[in-house]
Amino acid sequence: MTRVQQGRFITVEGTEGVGKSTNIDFLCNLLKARGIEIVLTREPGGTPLAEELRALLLSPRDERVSEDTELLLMFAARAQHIENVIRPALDRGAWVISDRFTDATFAYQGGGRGIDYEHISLLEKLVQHGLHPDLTLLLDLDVEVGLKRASARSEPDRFEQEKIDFFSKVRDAYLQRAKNEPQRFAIIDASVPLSEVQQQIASAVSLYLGN
Ligand code: Z5A
Repeated sequence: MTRVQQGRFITVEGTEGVGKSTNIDFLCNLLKARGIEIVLTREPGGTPLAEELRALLLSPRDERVSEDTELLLMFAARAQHIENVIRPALDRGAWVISDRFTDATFAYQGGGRGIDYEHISLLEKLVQHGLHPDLTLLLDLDVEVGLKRASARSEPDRFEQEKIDFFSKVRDAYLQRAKNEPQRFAIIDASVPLSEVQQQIASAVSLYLGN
């Protein structure tokens, strides 16, 4: 009996307004053109319950949200997402593309909010049971430029209300993770015109696929 080959797990990360949403469709089409089955998803979210947790996490509120509450809700959503969407898709051989995953927790809750990375690693182990992205595209952009791009959109959510200093720490944390794991990360310069961003994404995918 032939065994189904395990799918691959690709994540797309970056600070505010770097163009993740704009480029994810391009990435999906690139892989579909190679005959790969794609499951596109996002974090926080990706299942009905996890999307409810997303709404709780993103909506601005008068009550101060404790850093630990935010961290635990992120991982609660992630546990649901992994069990109901990511694992089943990978097990049947599909490739999963997620708009954000645990690197965002290290960057936002770790770098941005100042939570100890070791505490995040503990939850990562508990919830992910060894699951890690195979490839992470980190769209990197000056935070002020990103915030300007993003400000053209709808009302700011709870994260978007943060100050520039917060996003600078998030960016630094992402770049540090990319430096620590160069074999998994591809850093994409998101400051250039869209067509050039997409050329970089196509090259990173070709390199990953070995052709
Ligand atoms: N979060 C967290 O704290 N911890 C976690 O563990 C996880 C998440 C998983 C929601 O994420 C929040 O959750 C997020 C972090 C937190 N908060 N923040 N900030 P999200 O991913 O849903 O939210 P987002 O960061 O705001 O992503 P977004 O709305 O999808 O933005 P984007 O994808 O980066 O940008 P975009 O909409 O594709 O592009 C922005 C604008 O720039 C748009 O008008 C484009 O047309 C334009 N654009 C794009 N590329 C270019 C180029 N190359 N040149 C010029 N203009 C461009």
